[in-house]
Amino acid sequence: MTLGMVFATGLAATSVAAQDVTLRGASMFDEQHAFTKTMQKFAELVNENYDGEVTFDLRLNGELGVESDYLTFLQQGVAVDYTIMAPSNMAKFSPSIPLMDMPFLFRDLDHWNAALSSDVMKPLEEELLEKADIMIIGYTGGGTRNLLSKDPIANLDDLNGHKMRVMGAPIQAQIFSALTAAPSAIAYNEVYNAIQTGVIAGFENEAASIQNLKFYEVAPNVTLTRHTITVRPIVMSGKTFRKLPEDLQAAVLKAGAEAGTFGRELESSEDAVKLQEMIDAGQIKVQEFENRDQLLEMVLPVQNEYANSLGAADLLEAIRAK
Ligand code: MAV
Repeated sequence: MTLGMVFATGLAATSVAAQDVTLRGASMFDEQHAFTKTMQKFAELVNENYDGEVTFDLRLNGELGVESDYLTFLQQGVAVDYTIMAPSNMAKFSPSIPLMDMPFLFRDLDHWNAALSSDVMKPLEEELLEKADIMIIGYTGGGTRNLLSKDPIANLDDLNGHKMRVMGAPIQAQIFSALTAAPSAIAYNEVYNAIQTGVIAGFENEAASIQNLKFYEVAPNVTLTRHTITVRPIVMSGKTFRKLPEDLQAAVLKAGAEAGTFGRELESSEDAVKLQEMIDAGQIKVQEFENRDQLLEMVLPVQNEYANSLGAADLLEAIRAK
């Protein structure tokens, strides 16, 4: 039993259709963020689809840490039962999973939608389950990641040697190194201070999170590299899932898929709106990156090499072909 889960005592899991269960979730953000709204939607849908009573104990504002902490909790089956997290924060246990959110993977929102509405990511899901005991029960995301920096970055010359934070997966650092930047992996909750104190000059993120965590206060320059459309799995600890009665497991899977669709529509449609809100409020200055297409050419060999090293060249081709 995980810390977040309490079963009615004296009832064998298989003998009752309805049990009282508490599931604990974690969000790094407040109620306004798409991830939080998606997890609230998930809770609502589970209770709609299930005869028993499920209590959702969703902890907000990073109360339970950041995604790298959630990863350990989920893998061990303690403290957190479900959350939404970046594949590139799950590389520690599953080297292949960051393939699904590496920069420049998707051409546009249609491509991203087509891939996430299919089962093309299945082999990556299987590895995550096998190696980390974490289940993907739905896909949300849909924010577009751009560069965010203290000083403006207009082109490759400015990017050269730019000290920036990236997520923990080695492929993230490899890609930004190929773009001649100087990336380092820093925990998300240290980024604000690291920019403020000059340890790094910037990072990359999507509008919803920039706005929610007020990163514009230390890095007000946004460069529209549009290098990633985010893929954010809704995940549950395998240890939690296996303890649920079968009909609740079915409700969780259905609710996860539906909440994912809800979250994708929400964040992708809010992305430009949120950027504009921050521009209008004088919080950010936005500019295009000169010769953005050149970036794509520079990262293709890195993507290919990474996929080859995982024995996933066919998978990468299948994603590209969606
Ligand atoms: C954004 O807040 C989200 O995409 C989140 O899932 C990531 O972990 C975070 O950025 C990050 O850059 O680590």
